[in-house]
Amino acid sequence: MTPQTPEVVHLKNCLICHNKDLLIFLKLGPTPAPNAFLAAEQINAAEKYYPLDVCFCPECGMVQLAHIVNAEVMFKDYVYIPSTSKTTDDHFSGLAQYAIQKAPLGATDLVVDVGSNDGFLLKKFLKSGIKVLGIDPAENLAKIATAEGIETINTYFTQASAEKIAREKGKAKVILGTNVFAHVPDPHDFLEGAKTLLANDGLLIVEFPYLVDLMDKVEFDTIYQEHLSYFGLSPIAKLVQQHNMGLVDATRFPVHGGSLRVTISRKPAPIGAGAQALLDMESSRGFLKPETYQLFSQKVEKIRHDLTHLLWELKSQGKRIVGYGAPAKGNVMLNYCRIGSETLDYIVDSISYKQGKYTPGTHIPIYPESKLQEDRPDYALLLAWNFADEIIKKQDGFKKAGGQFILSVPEVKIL
Ligand code: JHZ
Repeated sequence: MTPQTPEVVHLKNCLICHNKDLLIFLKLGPTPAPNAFLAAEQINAAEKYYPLDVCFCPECGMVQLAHIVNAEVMFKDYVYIPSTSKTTDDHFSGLAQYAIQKAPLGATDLVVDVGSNDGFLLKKFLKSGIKVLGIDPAENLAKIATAEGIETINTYFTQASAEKIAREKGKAKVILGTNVFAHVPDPHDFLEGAKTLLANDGLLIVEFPYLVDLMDKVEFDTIYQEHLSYFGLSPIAKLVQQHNMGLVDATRFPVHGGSLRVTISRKPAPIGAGAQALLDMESSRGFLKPETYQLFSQKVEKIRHDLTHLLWELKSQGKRIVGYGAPAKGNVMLNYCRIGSETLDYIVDSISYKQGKYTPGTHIPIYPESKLQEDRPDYALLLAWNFADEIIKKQDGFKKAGGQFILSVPEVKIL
């Protein structure tokens, strides 16, 4: 980021159809970047807060952030490493199998992963003898992946970088993007980049948290500055058509609270049956109408009300409460509900980078998961609710000793 680059830009036009009349339906208030964990010596310094408002485009049905924070603020040194969870491991194995069969992929083909992180997904292709290449803007993660034998180019994926990669590395049969398409400031440029790098018979396979799940399960905490887009399939269908590509498949998966895997062919093709069924469902259930979104913001308000009341009540009974998991989404929940270290004694998290640090904005200390067993608090608020099953199974001892988990979405309850 150069001194001339603005840190925050107010969105003037829809990212997909460029309509100017966007309707803001949810304001989560000024929030720090949700992965900006603090070291002990930083907690007395002023922190940067960024706007977190969400808007709907009545023209194409796109849901998007009203402000775009410069990517360098969030992705240059990145802390999200998916390889630490069994749920993600299993899901990525399934994704690799799907791509190998759908393309189909052989030993001479190249698979490129955009936002390849520590190379976790690409390793699954390497096992099958397929050529792989990672692309990731995070310097720390690109280094880890390269050291582990996954060649990784440290850059953002754009049409310009795609041209250079295609020249130097050849065309790709498959381009993958898990939890990256919703992060890009220009989806048009991303698709043109994919067209540039893909072989003529190639496929782009993207996954992202699905708007329909976000709305149905009130997963408002997955709204944060990293995610610029909250995609339904309807705006994607328009985008794909504009770029003369093919929407060949779309399937729902339970990961990250409900995700959509969308497969786009480089060449134009008829809309696949699964994708058409989802397009019809989105239209019949009102996801192209503003009223649906106004109703959603009332549900978000209710979660804040119910959660803060429950926690205050438990505190007034002298109970000890901690947080379980320090995901980015947890920081949105804590900031929006104004829950800090006066309420949660600490948070436990499996990622070693986060341990010993403090949550941005709310300054709650983070410890390894083992502290839960040693310390035995009364309640643990499941901030990483998307891994509830995996965590509850793992922390059987906590439950047996009388500990209870609290869930906040889709509604506040003690499990
Ligand atoms: P998790 C990420 O969001 C970031 P986050 C990103 N922007 C994105 O798009 C979404 O995912 C989809 C901990 N944990 O994966 C580890 C335990 O402590 O939901 C993590 O800190 N014990 C790319 O940050 C956190 O929970 C466990 O047993 O919201 C989960 O973070 C498990 C399983 C996890 O991502």
